[in-house]
Amino acid sequence: MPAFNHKLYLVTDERACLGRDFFKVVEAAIKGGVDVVQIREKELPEKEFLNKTLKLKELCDKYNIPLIVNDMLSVAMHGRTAGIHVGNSDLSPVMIRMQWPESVLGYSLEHVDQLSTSHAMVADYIALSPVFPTATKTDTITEWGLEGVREVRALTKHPLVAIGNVHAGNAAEVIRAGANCLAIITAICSANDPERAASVIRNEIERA
Ligand code: TZP
Ligand code: MG
Repeated sequence: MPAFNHKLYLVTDERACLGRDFFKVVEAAIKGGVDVVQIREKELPEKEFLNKTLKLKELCDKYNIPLIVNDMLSVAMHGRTAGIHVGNSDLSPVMIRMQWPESVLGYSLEHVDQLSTSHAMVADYIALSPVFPTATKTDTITEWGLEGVREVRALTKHPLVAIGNVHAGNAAEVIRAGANCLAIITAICSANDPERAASVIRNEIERA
């Protein structure tokens, strides 16, 4: 399995870019310190999602940054991306691992009991989803909070990605609680200056 040693993970949402050019926002975020990108565009039909993935892959390749696709295995493989991220209502990580052994495979953990399943075992990183309540994704069961991050940290050696309302003001404490990487939509994509926002958060991570 590939090592997942990234620290600042941009998750995309065109709507969060507030009408600005999507690719410019992502490029600014990368310049600011984002070191892995996930394309997550829930509104798009498969063909458009694939086209957008191919274009984003070119941009990520330019900066030597891995691109990971949310949910859609066909798009992830066809687009020759680095991997795929799935939640509990998506394709099973075990199935994905069999079909695509070399992928970077991320799995969203919603409950601590899921940690001992084969789905978590085969994942390259575990996302604590959501770490804090967020308006960006509301169909979630419960929030992990800092206590939840500490609890999971004590139970696994998997790299932990924290997602959900993470921003410059709480980044350091989430890392100190045991997260290896922070995944962010709004605090970067909707910032006045996405490059600066990413850079400030990246500094918080380094300082934590
Ligand atoms: N999964 C759990 S929370 C979330 C996802 C995709 C949304 C994170 O967005 P934001 O705007 O950084 O809170
Ligand atoms: Mg999903």
